[in-house]
Amino acid sequence: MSKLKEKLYEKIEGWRPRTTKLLKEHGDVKLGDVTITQAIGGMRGVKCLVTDISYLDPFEGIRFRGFTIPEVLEKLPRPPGAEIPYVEGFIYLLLTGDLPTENEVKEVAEEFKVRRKVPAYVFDVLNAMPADSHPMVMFSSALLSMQRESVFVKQYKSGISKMDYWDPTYEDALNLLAKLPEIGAYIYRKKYREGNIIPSDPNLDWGGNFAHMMGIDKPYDDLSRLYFILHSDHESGNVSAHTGHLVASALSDSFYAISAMINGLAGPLHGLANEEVLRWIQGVMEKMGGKVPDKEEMKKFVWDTLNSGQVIPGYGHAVLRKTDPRYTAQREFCLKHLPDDKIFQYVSTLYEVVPDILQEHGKAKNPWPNVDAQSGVIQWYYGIREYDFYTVLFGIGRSIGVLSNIVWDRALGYPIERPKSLTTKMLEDIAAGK
Ligand code: CMX
Repeated sequence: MSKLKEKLYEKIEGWRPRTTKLLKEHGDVKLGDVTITQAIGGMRGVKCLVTDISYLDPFEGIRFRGFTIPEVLEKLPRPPGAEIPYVEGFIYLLLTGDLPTENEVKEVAEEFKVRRKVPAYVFDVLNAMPADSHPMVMFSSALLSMQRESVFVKQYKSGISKMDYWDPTYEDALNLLAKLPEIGAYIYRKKYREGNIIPSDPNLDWGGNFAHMMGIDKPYDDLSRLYFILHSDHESGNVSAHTGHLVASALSDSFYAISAMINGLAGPLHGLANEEVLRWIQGVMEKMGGKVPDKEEMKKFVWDTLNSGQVIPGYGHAVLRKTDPRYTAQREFCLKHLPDDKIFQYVSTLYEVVPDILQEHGKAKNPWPNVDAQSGVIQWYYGIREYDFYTVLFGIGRSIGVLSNIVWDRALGYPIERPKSLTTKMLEDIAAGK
């Protein structure tokens, strides 16, 4: 058994009695009531999911296993000469809840090396797809095509105990994680670089190898690490994380679950917003003949968009009520590496004008920028001009959190998800006090 798996097992054994006790002794304790607005309105704020991987405070933003983004970036081990920590160490943190040592990170990196070979048929599937397939469709299909590799399915069929489900789920999770950078980079190079594929380099770390296979020089390796860490998890109620959890709750294996969560991430109100931000900015750039608008000019573009009934992409959030710390972390990267970039200046000007306008507009509950307001700009700067691809990057990162959650779902024996529906007539009757 690998050290990571051993540590995970130890953590699972320690955690299980807490869940059992809560269920046995406090199962009837109320967490809240559900209103008609919540039932019709996408279950906003209904407290009915449990995860220990991350927690999203509306004002503070995300904490991964109790650590804020600046803490994660400061405390995790980094590759030699790098600014941003190993993704491998972050995966260790999400799975176990502990900060790894340098050696523990190296062991995870070694484990990924053993598991990283992508089956040849995955590339055949990708090569057979129409040239205009969206990269998210390619990504989801590639992941789903590997379902036949599932260790969970084999062991489930052989009749393992429910207590052991986490073990083959962990195997599937690590096998998938090890392959994601190569699949993502392959899609990019095949679709946008005339199929000029750069082979994986086994001597590089997860993020470094991704940058290498994308064919982009430093500091893109640091940006990749940062990007994957920031996008990994946002507790479990968002569409991608919830979809992964929901599908896995039927004991569908991680390949089914991760492909499904990618499909949810592909929506413009969720992961696709990073692409929409860039498209919106470029529309403004075209109208401005390339010049950076001053604040007054920018305000007009923002109002025009709102008055035409569209949302300002990259702003607002279902839970957050302040600037997303994932936005701030990327902004700091921009201030260090691309302060004079024209698109970054657009993003900065937007930051100065949009919150006030959204407040005046009076609809959005959160007028502040989210992660997507900043992320496409940096990718553009480093040469990824094909914004269709941005959500694949988000998906690679999000897989880290979703897979960690699924392993723990199986470890703690969470059941199949099945909330209750009511009819509109029933709501009307309840509202009338009948
Ligand atoms: N621009 C204009 N209007 C906005 C807005 C924005 N950025 N954000 C919210 N609103 C509007 C909503 O459309 C809604 O209008 P209606 O009442 O007419 O339907 C109203 O304000 C209330 O919405 P809310 O409760 O503040 O926000 P929701 O929880 O319903 O939705 C989100 C959250 C993110 C979908 C929404 O803010 C939005 O559409 N933002 C733009 C798209 C975006 O950036 N998405 C990425 C989010 C991060 C991620 O998951 O990747």
